[in-house]
Amino acid sequence: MELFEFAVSGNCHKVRMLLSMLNLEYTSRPVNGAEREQKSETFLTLNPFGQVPVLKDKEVVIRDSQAILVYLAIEYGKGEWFPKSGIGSAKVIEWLSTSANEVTRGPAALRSHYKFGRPVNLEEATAVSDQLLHLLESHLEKNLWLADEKPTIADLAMYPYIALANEGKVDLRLYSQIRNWIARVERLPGYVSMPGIELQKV
Ligand SMILES: N[C@@H](CCC(=O)N[C@@H](CS)C(=O)NCC(=O)O)C(=O)O
Repeated sequence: MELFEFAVSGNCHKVRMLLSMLNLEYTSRPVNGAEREQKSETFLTLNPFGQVPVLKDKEVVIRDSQAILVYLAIEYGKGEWFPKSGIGSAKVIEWLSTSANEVTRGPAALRSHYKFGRPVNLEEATAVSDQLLHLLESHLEKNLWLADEKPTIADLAMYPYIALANEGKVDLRLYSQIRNWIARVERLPGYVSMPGIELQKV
């Protein structure tokens, strides 16, 4: 397997985490963001949106971190990580969608501004982030894991940009349930970290 990725990308990190937790061997293919390699003709044949991550597994090519998590869980997860039932799958996909929407428009957008200097509507991104964190905190008051009684790809999809929130000047000290959940993810067998994540000491 090959993973086309940026080292500093939380979306790529979701995939790195699951590959490691499933003990799958892969070759990292770093994409040169500074030279906009993701917009090159060659890369656009892998992902016409010109974005990472992209996973190549023999002849299979998949773009989008959420889609890659689903693929790996179903193909290699031995029945773990992605429940088969209608309700079980739907509960996971609720959080995959939250990751692609509110997480991206909230904490990830704030990080892209404060860490990489991207133009962002800070008022809107802060409002989206605050609403998301309140919702997540109250969900985690009643649940150890996001979508099931055990960890699923919902937790992995949500984890990176929440754990990286400090890089977007978001203070997680107010959110004890979220910090406890982050710590639980960090204790999962095969967990890998990335630059910018401050491991929880709770
Ligand atoms: N929905 C996509 C979003 C991918 C995405 O935003 N990738 C960023 C890195 S985190 C990227 O490639 N940015 C470079 C660009 O857009 O040119 C996913 O979850 O994989």
